Amino acid sequence: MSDVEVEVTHCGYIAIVGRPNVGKSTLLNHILGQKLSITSRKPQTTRDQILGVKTEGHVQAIYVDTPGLHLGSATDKAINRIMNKTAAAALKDVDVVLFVIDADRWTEEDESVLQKVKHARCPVILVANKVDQLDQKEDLLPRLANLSDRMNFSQIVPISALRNDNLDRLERLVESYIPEGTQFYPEDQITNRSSRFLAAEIVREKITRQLGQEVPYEVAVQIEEFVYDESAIHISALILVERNGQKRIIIGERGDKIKLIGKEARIDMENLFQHKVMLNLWIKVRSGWSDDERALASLGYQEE
Ligand SMILES: Nc1nc2c(ncn2[C@@H]2O[C@H](COP(=O)(O)OP(=O)(O)OP(=O)(O)O)[C@@H](O)[C@H]2O)c(=O)[nH]1
Ligand SMILES: [Mg+2]
Repeated sequence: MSDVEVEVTHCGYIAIVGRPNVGKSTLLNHILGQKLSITSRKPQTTRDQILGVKTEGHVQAIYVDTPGLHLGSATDKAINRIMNKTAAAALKDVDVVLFVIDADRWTEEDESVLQKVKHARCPVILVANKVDQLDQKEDLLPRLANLSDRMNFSQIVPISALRNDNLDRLERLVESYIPEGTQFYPEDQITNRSSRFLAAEIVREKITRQLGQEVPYEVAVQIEEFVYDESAIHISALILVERNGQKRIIIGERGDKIKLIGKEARIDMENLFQHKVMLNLWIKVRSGWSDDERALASLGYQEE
């Protein structure tokens, strides 16, 4: 008999899926206790799959945040098609699926997500988010019961991601489905994405949040310089838009909008990187980028 104890570790993937705007990225950030994935009030904020890794003792949970699954149409631009494919691909090869809905309503888009998650070969947990916003709380349970008649969810968990309500319970539940296995990431690593990617996303979030409906989702951000020295990280970001009008809107009167975008982005970057940041922003018009597969590939949006 050996007296050396072999440490058993667990490691698994959890896909967070749902239609746009239900709070998937907010859920990921609140589980991690750190802002990693960008969020906004507008649908289709997340464009790329992003992993959030949480290691607690023997258990490593690798959460996969995905773009919102939306109803595609024949006129969908390439970027929208890629987003749908990215999200659908996340359903494969994971150990648990979190199907996130807005507790307040069930839409045609939720219905189409339901049809997709039905084919998942692993447990699916229905997560009813934003319960803090519910007017008629007593309606929720019967409505959820009705949904569970439609599909065999392994659990139904009402939460408020924004207020951290019931997230503990959800995490413990997820943990119970994580299989034994070697941990893929070192325990202090929280994502698979590079600092450059995260910096570009922060700029895109500030633009999305600053602008109303004026600029729809036709903005991309490319990091041109990312240089670390002891005094600061020097970052230059190029903002790509489709039209001249959008460029004018982002710059704002006498440059007030772009200044604010830059300031807010810098503050978030300093929090994330724990270092002083010097940020430069540039804007260029490159029409047609969001429907041009080659341009998309060069911006890092690729079909899996
Ligand atoms: N009241 C309330 N708002 C929430 C909650 N969770 C998310 N939100 C808000 O819902 C909006 C959308 O959140 P996101 O996390 O960006 O949603 P998403 O599902 O990732 O959206 P896409 O990336 O576009 O698919 C944001 O304004 C969030 O602040 C919640 O529990 N309660
Ligand atoms: Mg998102």
